[in-house]
Amino acid sequence: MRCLLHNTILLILLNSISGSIYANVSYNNIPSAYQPSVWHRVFQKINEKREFLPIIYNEREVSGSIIGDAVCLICDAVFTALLTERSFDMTKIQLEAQVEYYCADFLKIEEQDVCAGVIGLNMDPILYILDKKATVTSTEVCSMLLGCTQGSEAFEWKIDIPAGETVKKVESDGKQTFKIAHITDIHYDPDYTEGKPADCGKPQCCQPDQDNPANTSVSVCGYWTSEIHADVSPKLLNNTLDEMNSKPLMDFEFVYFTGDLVSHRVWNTSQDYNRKTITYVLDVFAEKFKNKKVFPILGNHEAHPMNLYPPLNIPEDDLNQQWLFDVISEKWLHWLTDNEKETVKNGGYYTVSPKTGFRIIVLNNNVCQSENWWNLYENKDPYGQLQWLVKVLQQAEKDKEIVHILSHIPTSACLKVWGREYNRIIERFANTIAAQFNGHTHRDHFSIYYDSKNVSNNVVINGASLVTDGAYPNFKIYTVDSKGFDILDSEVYTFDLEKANTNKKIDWYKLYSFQKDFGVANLTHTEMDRLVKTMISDIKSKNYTLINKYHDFYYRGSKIGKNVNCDSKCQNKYLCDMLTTVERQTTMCEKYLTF
Ligand SMILES: *[C@@H]1O[C@H](CO)[C@@H](O)[C@H](O)[C@H]1NC(C)=O
Ligand SMILES: *[C@@H]1O[C@H](CO)[C@@H](O)[C@H](O)[C@H]1NC(C)=O
Ligand SMILES: *[C@@H]1O[C@H](CO)[C@@H](O)[C@H](O)[C@H]1NC(C)=O
Ligand SMILES: *[C@@H]1O[C@H](CO)[C@@H](O)[C@H](O)[C@H]1NC(C)=O
Ligand SMILES: *[C@@H]1O[C@H](CO)[C@@H](O)[C@H](O)[C@H]1NC(C)=O
Ligand SMILES: *[C@@H]1O[C@H](CO)[C@@H](O)[C@H](O)[C@H]1NC(C)=O
Ligand SMILES: CC(=O)N[C@H]1CO[C@H](CO)[C@@H](O)[C@@H]1O
Ligand SMILES: [Zn+2]
Ligand SMILES: [Zn+2]
Repeated sequence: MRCLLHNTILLILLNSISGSIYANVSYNNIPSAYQPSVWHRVFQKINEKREFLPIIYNEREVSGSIIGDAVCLICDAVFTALLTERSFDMTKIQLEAQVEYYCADFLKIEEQDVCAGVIGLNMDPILYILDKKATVTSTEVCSMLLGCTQGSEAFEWKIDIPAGETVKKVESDGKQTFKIAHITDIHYDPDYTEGKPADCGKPQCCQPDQDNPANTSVSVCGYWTSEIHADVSPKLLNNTLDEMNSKPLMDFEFVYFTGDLVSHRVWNTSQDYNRKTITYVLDVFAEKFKNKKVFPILGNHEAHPMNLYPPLNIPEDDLNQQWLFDVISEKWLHWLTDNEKETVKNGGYYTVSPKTGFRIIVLNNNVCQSENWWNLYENKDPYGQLQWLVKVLQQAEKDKEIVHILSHIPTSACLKVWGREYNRIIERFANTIAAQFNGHTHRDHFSIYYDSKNVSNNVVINGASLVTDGAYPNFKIYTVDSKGFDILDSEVYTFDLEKANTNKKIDWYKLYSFQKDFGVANLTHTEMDRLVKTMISDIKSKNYTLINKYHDFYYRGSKIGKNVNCDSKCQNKYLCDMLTTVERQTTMCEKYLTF
């Protein structure tokens, strides 16, 4: 659901090597219009690599990873051929038609209009990059998409980090506390339409231009939203913000909103559609949270087309995201001063100190995703953001401030070089940073940062999501220490969606308190590290209480979550995710999970 084009390419690779499609649909059966030499060579490569197929299967089974030498070789064949064809004579229209054919007809990944929409939106930026950067190689593309050839020259750079060690930690004492609310991944759908079929075969259903249900036995989009393929209706957005604003929850000081306002109608976005959503939701925030400060950040869905954050110096208005930086520097003014929003105009990030001794740093780390094609054009510290982060942290260290960092994408989902450099920065300033907050995954989870000596030094908490995406909607309320700004507890609020849709009424309730339900004293990295070790030793002695709770909360108690049996593979995935903050860097996962 995140990026169809990216998925199309992955699926072309995977499905072709999986052999089933290859066995049934040979190259000769593909209509000649879609039979350029590129695919011929791909199928040849697949044939040469057949002996690898069982290995790839095993690798996928064991680790959930699709990375294997054979996949990389095939990826290389695809892109070598594509780049060669483009450098000769393949036109945009031919290219579009081919990818569309593979997306809609051959692999049936999505329906025709969805494939056409997404491919149409991505083709201009991709061709711009390939044409302007004649030096882009297939090695670079596969390194970006699949992490083949890690450490390839194209994705290797370093941030200057000042010498020295992090300061002594300011200990929280729990004497005085205050609250912060966290809401994320709203994915607001202005056109949400109740009564449409809930499983419409598109990435997003419940749309006014979709067919009505064929008969009464089809499950339909509910009053507030649906459990899958549906975004947040205007009614649900208002109800949620009103709930947060009512007693006894309303006594928080700030709201962290960690990105993704725009809907999953990703095949049909436009600058205008995104601008309207962003403007509307931020205005509603301002109206509902009258006496509170909201600290918003950008998600990958705010960009049009989705995921694409180009460098600032791309002059073409239909390719650059200046329109977005302009919209948010106006709308974020609800809560930021002119001075604070200077950096917003040049990359969508900022810092603000809303309390003495306390600083919030907001990053636009959507640049770090492999789905951001612009990394092929220029990937060295986009917008100079990490170097800026170092500067701000250095000043905070000097001023004895404590920092919270907000960013949309978990760093384990970033290009490896970005995540690695970010980890170096965290290590240098570990005790200046009390906690970090993410969104994007739509799941309730956390990860621990470890230093180069394998000792925990930081923690990141994900806000889960208001959009369902298989789980129940939620927001969180944190209890924060007023001295050390550590997170002492996190309370998660949700509701039973099926019941709410039937009754046309939402009964919000507290699903859990992290402190009480996981038996920790607080949510500092030392306690979280201890918790992971407890979970692992419990599992070893066949006590699944904690990990089952974690699994249930991951989906906020939803029916879909309850239907997923969390076997040992699923348990390992949860644990490894807690222990990983750089793409596929499994050091801590291997160290702790010695089953
Ligand atoms: C967190 O809990 C641990 C273990 O009880 C304690 O040593 C530490 O001081 C606590 N930190 C905060 C910020 O409360
Ligand atoms: C109702 O629609 C569903 C889905 O299109 C179909 O499977 C089912 O056979 C239909 N039932 C009747 C009674 O027409
Ligand atoms: C939601 O609240 C906003 C702001 O108070 C209001 O303008 C809007 O009409 C409300 N929408 C719905 C569907 O209740
Ligand atoms: C989005 O879909 C609507 C309705 O189907 C259509 O009228 C419009 O042209 C589409 N816009 C874009 C940018 O694709
Ligand atoms: C960290 O753990 C890994 C994996 O067990 C080990 O190879 C490495 O030597 C450790 N590093 C340090 C500094 O202890
Ligand atoms: C299982 O683990 C939980 C949490 O660590 C603990 O409270 C409980 O006593 C354990 N149960 C048994 C039977 O050991
Ligand atoms: C429709 C069809 O022919 N399916 C076949 C595709 O190939 C696999 C593997 O050879 C067969 O098992 C299917 O029957
Ligand atoms: Zn999202
Ligand atoms: Zn996202």
